[in-house]
Amino acid sequence: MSNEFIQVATIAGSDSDGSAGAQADLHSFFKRGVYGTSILVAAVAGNSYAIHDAHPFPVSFIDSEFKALADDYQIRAVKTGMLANTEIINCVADNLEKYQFGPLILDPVIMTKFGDELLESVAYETLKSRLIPMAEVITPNFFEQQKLAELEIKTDEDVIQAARKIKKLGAKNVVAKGRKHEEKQKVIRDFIILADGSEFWLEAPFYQTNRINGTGDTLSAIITAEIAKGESIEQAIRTAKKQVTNAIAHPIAVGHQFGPINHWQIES
Ligand code: PXL
Repeated sequence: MSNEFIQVATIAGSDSDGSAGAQADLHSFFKRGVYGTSILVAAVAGNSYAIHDAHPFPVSFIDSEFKALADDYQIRAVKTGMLANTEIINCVADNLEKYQFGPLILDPVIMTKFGDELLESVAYETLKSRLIPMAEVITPNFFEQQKLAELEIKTDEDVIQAARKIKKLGAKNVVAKGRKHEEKQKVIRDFIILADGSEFWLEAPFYQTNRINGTGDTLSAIITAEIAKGESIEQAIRTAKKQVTNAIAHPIAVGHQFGPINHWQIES
């Protein structure tokens, strides 16, 4: 009877206010009906105002977390979030090469959508050379698209060029997340490139709210859950976009400023 429930893992930082990081991933896994495990690589002291402090964990401990899961669980898909530094990226890449944890969904958490850095700058090259080539899906936000593609993005055409460059770094499928860039914006559009080279825009209504912490974490966590359940990559991306939009559309009053999205609105 053991190991019949679909199991997934997040490799991420803990966010103390529960709005992002491993906590958001675990909420998302739970709502989408998969069993979520977490390999924590750092802890962040954050609340709805800001990130106040952060501590990376020793890689020997991260190795132990991987081993503990690999010895006992059957992880069908895995996602990464905040990885903090080069040493941790190398440790995660080594462990992902060693153990069979299924497809990798890489949320290249370099900067939050508020521009806070969650990965030290010297680590970009390691992320590019070691993890991006292992990724089944990569989900960069606007800042991360610019960093990874080494392009300044101003137009839709720039987004397309950046996404194509990121695919060339080795990720099989690219979800280039859209951003708010003008007043009275009615939609948010992500640009998708699938493994077979097909490309399309994915559009969802834009809601004016400051309760959007955890949006990117949740999107990549739902993609991970759906892939683990056997959905196609395209369907996993579409489901994740729809469910994240639901979670933004109905804000909850938690935290005084930039609060979490509403995970209760994710359909089971
Ligand atoms: O949402 C990005 C993110 C990921 N991981 C951790 C975080 C945050 C943003 O605050 O704290 C641990």
